[in-house]
Amino acid sequence: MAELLGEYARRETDWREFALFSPHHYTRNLVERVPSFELMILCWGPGQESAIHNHEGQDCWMAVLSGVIEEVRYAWPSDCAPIQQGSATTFVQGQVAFIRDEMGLHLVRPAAGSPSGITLHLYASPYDECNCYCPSTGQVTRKKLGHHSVRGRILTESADRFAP
Ligand code: CSS
Ligand code: FE2
Repeated sequence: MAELLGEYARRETDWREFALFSPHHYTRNLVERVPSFELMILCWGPGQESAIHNHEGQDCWMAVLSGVIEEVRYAWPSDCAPIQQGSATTFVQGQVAFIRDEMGLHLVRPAAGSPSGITLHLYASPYDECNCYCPSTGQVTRKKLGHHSVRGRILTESADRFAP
């Protein structure tokens, strides 16, 4: 799967119609969703980053389409303890990151020096909520995941539930 997504990210440009940014937060733009997977284009503007989050027991592939993206990994927190930061890795166009819960938590953002970025995400299977973790206490917040657009059409603001 990583090979396929990487090849797509290096060669193709037909994702551009789905790459819709918001000035307020990173966006999750739905391309396809079936019971076995969800495919999205995520747009990361300047200063926009995800919370530290889990992946609900699913597989998550992230291929960089544009810009340079940083993934910061974290160990699973112990009760009421600060979260321990692990590795930080940068990914350029055509590179693919993979995470599932056994590998820990992460946050994603444009790398320093890259004002923005666009990534292709494949989740197997889809999920509608995830856990977000406070870095200083490890406290968990349950967040609903929404879409900024569906197949290139921007949703109303209320439907654009952004998280994590
Ligand atoms: N899991 C985040 C993006 S980082 S993999 C999300 O779906 O919004
Ligand atoms: Fe993630």
